[in-house]
Amino acid sequence: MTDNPYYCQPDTRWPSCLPAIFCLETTMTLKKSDKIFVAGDRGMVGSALVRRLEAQDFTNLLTRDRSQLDLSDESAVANFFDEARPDIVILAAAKVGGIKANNDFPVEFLLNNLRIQNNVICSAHKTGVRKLLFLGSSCLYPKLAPQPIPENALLTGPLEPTNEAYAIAKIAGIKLCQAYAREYDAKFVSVMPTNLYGPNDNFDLESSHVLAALLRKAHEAKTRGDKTLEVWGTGEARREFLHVDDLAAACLLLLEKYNSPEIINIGCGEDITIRELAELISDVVGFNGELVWDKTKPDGTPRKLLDVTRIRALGWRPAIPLRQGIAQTYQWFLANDGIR
Ligand code: GFB
Repeated sequence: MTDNPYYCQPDTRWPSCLPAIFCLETTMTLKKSDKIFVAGDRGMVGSALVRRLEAQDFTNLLTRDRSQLDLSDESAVANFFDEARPDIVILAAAKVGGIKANNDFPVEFLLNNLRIQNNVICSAHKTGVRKLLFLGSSCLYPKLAPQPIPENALLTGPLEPTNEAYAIAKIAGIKLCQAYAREYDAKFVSVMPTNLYGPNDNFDLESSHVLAALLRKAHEAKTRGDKTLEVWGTGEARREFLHVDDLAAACLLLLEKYNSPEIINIGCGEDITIRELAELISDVVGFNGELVWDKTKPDGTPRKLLDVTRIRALGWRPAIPLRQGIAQTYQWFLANDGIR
């Protein structure tokens, strides 16, 4: 239990107090012939979902890049849905970024994500999409939520200020999906992934998440022969990391079997300090210098380890250990210069 004065008892009236197993769909809700629109297919999550769908013989995939479809344009999205008529939608498109980008550009993180979500979710309902999967994030939970964080901790306390705008937008998306479920029985489900990494991540040092940033920094420091590697914050913050291919496998399981409007966490169940992460990445990359800490940069949320009881009850476990995943991502970075 938390001694955080702002933390109020979670609302247990919601079916979330029911084990996830009761929310499983007995009949398969996905067919190989389904037309599946992956919104955001060029991003790290969207591209992992496309890889996984194709590997599982779902080949009737719909994808549109930004030049073909601006998801923040309401009429363009409505016209696309009217013409394409997808059966299934995975909403992996969003304006995302690490702690600095979120802190520096709250308007863009709030406005762009609200526009994208409203346009896609409303058009999905209007055109009778059979199922929609909405990607949330672990940063939607209160800054000082109990650890590991259960799904019913949502909205029980103040958010982490550095990413409050993004979190509010994403919470609105979850609430919109739940409103369609209650008012129209729409099968619009929301998942809450932990911090993600993997191929196609964003390695720009100003806007990236920590794992990608440290991979690039360690590589460049080694290449230049630097004696030090600058890491932000105190290094004491703790983060849980899941490879994006593991996330994609979990999303397909939930797309096929899960129909509850209740959010469901997706994580690996373990966390490490930023210091341990920086040491691990330095070892994988082969950087032997010293870590130096820039304490003018924020630590952000002290910890955000997800309670993964519900997703584990559905039989899902991650398959990619962190060290192996970092090594594989580093190889991808080297092969693709890592800078999109
Ligand atoms: O992934 P990250 O940027 O965001 O991790 P969050 C931030 C943590 O890593 C802080 C430390 O404790 C930083 O001080 N860190 C150390 C660094 N060096 C670096 C660095 O070079 N770059 C970055 N970016 N961090 C995000 C949310 O929170 O979590 C997003 O802002 C999203 O909206 C994501 O929800 C899942 O984990 O703090």
